[in-house]
Amino acid sequence: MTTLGVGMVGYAFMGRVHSHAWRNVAAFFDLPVTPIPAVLCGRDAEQAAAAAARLGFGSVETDWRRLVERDDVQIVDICTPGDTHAEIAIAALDAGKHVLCEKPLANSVAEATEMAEAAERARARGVRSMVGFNYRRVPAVSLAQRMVADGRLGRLRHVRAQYLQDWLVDPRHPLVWRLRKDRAGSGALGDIAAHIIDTVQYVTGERLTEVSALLETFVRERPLADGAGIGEVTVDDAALFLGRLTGGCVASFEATRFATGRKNGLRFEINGTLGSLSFDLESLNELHFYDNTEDPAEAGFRRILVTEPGHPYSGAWWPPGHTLGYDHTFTHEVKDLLEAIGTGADPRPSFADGLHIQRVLAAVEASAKAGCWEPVAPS
Ligand code: 4PW
Repeated sequence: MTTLGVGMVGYAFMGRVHSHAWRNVAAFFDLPVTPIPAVLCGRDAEQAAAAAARLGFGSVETDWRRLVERDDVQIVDICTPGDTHAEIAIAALDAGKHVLCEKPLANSVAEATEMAEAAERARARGVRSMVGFNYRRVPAVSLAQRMVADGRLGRLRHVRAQYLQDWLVDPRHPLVWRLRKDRAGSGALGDIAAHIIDTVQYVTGERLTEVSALLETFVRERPLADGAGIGEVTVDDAALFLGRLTGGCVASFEATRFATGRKNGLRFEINGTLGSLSFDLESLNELHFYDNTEDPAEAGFRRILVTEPGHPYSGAWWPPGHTLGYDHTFTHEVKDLLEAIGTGADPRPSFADGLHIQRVLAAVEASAKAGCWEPVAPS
């Protein structure tokens, strides 16, 4: 059995959930290659060592450049803020390492373009890369994709997508990196609207071609994270836009961190000529389906509990009805990456897919600024 060493850069929220996936994936899925959590990288040696011990990594680096050079690292997992993605990913790909990069791919179209080019160069040498849009790997979301592809919804007409959180409602919440344009690229737009863009495009199999948007920052100043005063919020708190998709479907998107009471509500509803699908991440084991071919006297939305062995990913886990959670989506993500590496397939979403989403984000920003429809640059 081939083993591949994983070098993970960053160990906060994303690092913790990724490490959980790397540790557990081989226990639940039959894989062509087995990951070994080998090296964890963080700037503070003491904190990184403590994180490595806790998260199951065998050794520590304090400079990602050294991690990328190591012979015991074959996969580089980038779990850092967006301003570091391009530099780390390009160096890793050029060094012949497979790369998993957290979303959004980068902080700008220019960076994402360079990353997609590096991925294409590396691909020719058998090196694989993937962007971490994990919500594709919710079994109910994968099932929705399968049902749309199988024609169960007929011709698609409408998509309504939302990503609703409320962790910024309190103006005393500190100015963390996600609220700084230089670190995060954008606010709710890149952090959470990017997820619904990927989810909608994955489920429908269509791509956004033009958008009409507005961005809003409700709280413009916040306490600095170190308590040393007040700083400016340089990103959006909320992003809303309309869009057209390649198949003629029309869509609305809403992403906010001010939806009081909504904690992690990634939702979508898709209406087609033959039926509709509805999903909410806060009830992630359920998919709701309306079959418009049924007798109207008996038709109605019905709940599919997506825990059957025949459902995507589900068979590897527990008996029917034993539900999965947020963390499983990351285990599915690394499972798909490892299978692609082992079989020589191209994992999705690719860096090229990530670049397309970056172009959508840029079009949303341009549209909000100009107050008019903006085309999404073709990929
Ligand atoms: O990627 C997203 C994060 O940046 C996550 O899926 C949810 O929103 C949780 O935190 C943020």
